[in-house]
Parts: sequence; C-alpha cells; structure tokens
Amino acid sequence: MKKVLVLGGDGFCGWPTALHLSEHGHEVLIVDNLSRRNIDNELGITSLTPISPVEERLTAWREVSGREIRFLNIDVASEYRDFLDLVLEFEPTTIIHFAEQRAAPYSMKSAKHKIYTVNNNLNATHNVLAAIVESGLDIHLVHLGTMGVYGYGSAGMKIPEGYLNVRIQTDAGETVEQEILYPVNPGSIYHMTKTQDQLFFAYYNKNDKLRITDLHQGIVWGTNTEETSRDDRLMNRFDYDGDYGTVLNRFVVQAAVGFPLTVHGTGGQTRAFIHIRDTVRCIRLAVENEPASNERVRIFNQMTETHKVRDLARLVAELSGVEINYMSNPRNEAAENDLFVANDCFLEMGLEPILLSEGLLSEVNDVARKYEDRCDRSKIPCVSYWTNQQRLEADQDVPEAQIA
Ligand code: NAD
Ligand code: USQ
Repeated sequence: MKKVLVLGGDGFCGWPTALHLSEHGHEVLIVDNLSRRNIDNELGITSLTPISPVEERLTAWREVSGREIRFLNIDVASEYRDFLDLVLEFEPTTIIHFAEQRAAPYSMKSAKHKIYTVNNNLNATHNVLAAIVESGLDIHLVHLGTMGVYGYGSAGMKIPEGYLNVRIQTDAGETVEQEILYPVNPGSIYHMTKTQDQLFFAYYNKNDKLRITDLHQGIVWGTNTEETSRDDRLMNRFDYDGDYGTVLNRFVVQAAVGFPLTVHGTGGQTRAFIHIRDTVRCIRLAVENEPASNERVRIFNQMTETHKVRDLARLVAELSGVEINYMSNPRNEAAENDLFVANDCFLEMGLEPILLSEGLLSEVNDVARKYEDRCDRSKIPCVSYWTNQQRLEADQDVPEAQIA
C-alpha cells in the first residue's frame, strides 16, 4: 500500500486516478487549488457532464466504496510552506503531479495567459521538487508530461522513451557516444513548460538522487472510468470548448449536437491518443513499479495509438452523419506529420489498451448525446490564435455567428 498525494486531483485525469488508486487499496490525499473550476468561470463555460463540488465527490466515494480520500486546497505554485508542511505531516511514499495549466490554446490566448501558465506550471513543479528534498523523505514523484514536448516530428524512427544515444565527433577526430534527453520542440507555451519540467527532473535526479517517473502522455479521450461510473456524483469532467476541449472529445460532442467537425487545416496532424481508463491504469502501474534509488529519470510514453485528425473526423462523421468543416488553423503547427512512438514499457507491464474502435460509439451515445442540452454551441469555436497575424486575419473572416 502506498501513501499517495495527488496534486491536481480534482481535474480530468487526477480525479479518476485518485479514485482508482483508492479502490486498489492505496491511501490517497488530494491537493488542488480548484483553479480549473475558476477558469471555467473566467471562460463562461461548464463541463459537458455535470460535476459535483469536491466535498460532495468525496462523500459519494465514502458512501459507495467505504474508503476515505482527504482533500486540501493548496496552491502548489505559490504556497510552498503550506505544501511542505503537508508533506512533512502526511509523509507520502508517492506524489503524483497533475497540478498544471494544461490547455495549449488557453496558454496562447494573450500575454496574461502565457505568464500565468509559465508561472503556475514551472513554480508548481519546482516547489514539489524542492519540498521533496527539504522534507528529507524518500518520495517517488510521478509527473504527467506530454508527447508534445517532442513536437510530433519523426526522424524516420520511433520516438523513444525519453533518451537518445548519439555519436559526436570531437575536435581531435574521435567519435564519442553519449546518451541525451530526446530533443524537445514544443508547439505552445503550455508544451514549453513541460520541456522545462524535464530539465528540472534531470537536475534533481542528478543532484539529489530523487526518484522520478515522467509520463509523456498523448491526448486523453473518453470520460468515465469504472470508479467514476459508480455514482452520478463521481462523474468526471468533459471539456468541449475551444480552449480546453481536446480534439477527439470535441468531435464526439460536435457529432451529438450536429456542429460541423472543426478540423484545423487539412487535418494532416498525427497525434498520439489514450483512453482515460488506460490513463488511470498506466499511472497505477507507474506508482506500483517504482524506480530504484540511483536510477535515472524514468520516462514512459503513455499512449496507445496514433491517428491523423482528418481520419478521426471521418470516423466520427461516419458514425454520426455530421459534416466535416476544414477550417483555417488557429495554431502554428505542421499541416501534415507522421508520428511513430515507442510505448513498450507499459505494454511490458501488462497494459491491454482500449482502442478507439471499441469505445468511440458508446462515448457519443452514452455521454455526448445524454448531456447535449448542456452544450453551449457558442463556446465550440477555437478563438485562441498562436500569432498576432493569425488573430488579425481571423477577426476579418470569422463568421458572425461564431464571434458571439
Ligand atoms: P485539468 O486542468 O483538468 O486538471 C489539473 C488540475 O490541477 C485542476 O483540478 C487544477 O485546479 C489543478 N491545479 C492547477 N494548478 C494548480 C496549482 N498551482 N496548485 C494546485 N492545483 C492546481 O487537467 P488534466 O487534463 O487533468 O491534466 C492533468 C495533467 O496531465 C496535466 O499536467 C497535463 O499536462 C497532463 N496531460 C493531460 C492530457 C489531456 O489530454 N487531458 C494529455 C497529456 C498530459
Ligand atoms: N484540432 C483540430 N480541431 C479541433 C481541436 C484540435 O483540428 O477542434 C487539432 C489541433 O490543431 C492539433 C490536434 O488537433 O493539431 C490536437 O489538439 P488537442 O487540443 O486535442 O491537443 P493538444 O493541444 O496537443 O493538447 C492536449 C492536452 C494537453 C496534452 C496534449 C498531449 O490539452 O494537456 O499535453 O494533448 S499531446 O498532444 O500528445 O502533446
């Protein structure tokens, strides 16, 4: 049994993970400053699924499972002393760190949003590392990173699990071999904060021998897990708006409400995906299989399949009859790319992935159609632009109905 602090445990990935670990006998304490719920207020949106306040969630979990999960409201990025005191009092064996601003479009909305994302994410990660060292406890840190640190490029090889062996020609003409972190190439301010997280981890692992697992996760789709399905009050959040909604979940909602599928550009972007039920399993595997002391940072690619955006749109269109709208891309990203990713570590640990072909239809019918009345269509368009030029151009040609 582990004693687990789940930072960001009220969020889309953190909440089902907290329940899953509790269900499997681990002691869980959630830390969250509820900033994600406040951002909903800022953007004037709500989760498609009705989510309960955190206290009600925990009461419901106690009632259905007989297990206790504690909750504390601490801002990990700015309340270092409170966080350290909690670590000293709770003495976790494991800290899982989800507590970051995770939407690329939100991070690109304005200078204010860029600054918030950098301050929040970098300070949160660094405070966690500094507190582990200051506590003197032997804590395994599990962090949710992203496939996007690598920029979805392909040098004709699979993106490895974190490390690359390179040969360098010295001035003396000798060839030396080195192992380096796989080169980063972030595509948004949000993704850039995750590349910096990687360096924090490498440094603290080298200097303080911290035991760290960094999970480079693909785009999560789906809504509920075995545990969140046990009571309506445990329901997970579902983001579909232009800032926080991720591509496949957005398409699923758009199909349910008959909104033409918002494909950016040609839809030739290839991305990595994972179902939320596999997310929680992978994290439990990572928690229960700790790195040894003196091991380098463990980096796993947490994804199960790759798809092009236009293929996903075609699949959803076939299932639902909704049209596809190929629109100008508000982002600054390659129009077409291939992506090959190694994910042997989780497969070797026994992960049996849920594939799109199995889960997509039920997601459309059981979640999106069920809650379609809660969908605010005016929040579907993506109105966050990567560059000033794109913003100027968009103001000229965004149809009136979508400006509201
Ligand atoms: P989310 O926004 O739903 O959850 C993040 C939670 O962290 C929220 O509840 C928020 O209130 C909390 N939080 C943020 N800053 C905090 C702070 N300073 N102190 C305390 N709490 C704070 O996001 P998510 O989708 O659950 O993502 C969780 C993590 O997984 C993120 O780090 C994200 O980068 C990573 N990830 C997510 C996806 C995805 O598709 N959702 C994919 C890959 C990686
Ligand atoms: N896209 C569309 N239409 C839409 C929305 C998105 O074509 O309506 C395109 C985007 O332009 C992009 C791709 O779909 O090419 C993916 O966009 P996304 O919003 O689904 O995912 P992304 O911005 O990359 O971010 C999400 C999570 C983030 C996580 C990341 C994993 O929000 O927290 O880190 O997925 S990954 O993409 O592997 O880096």
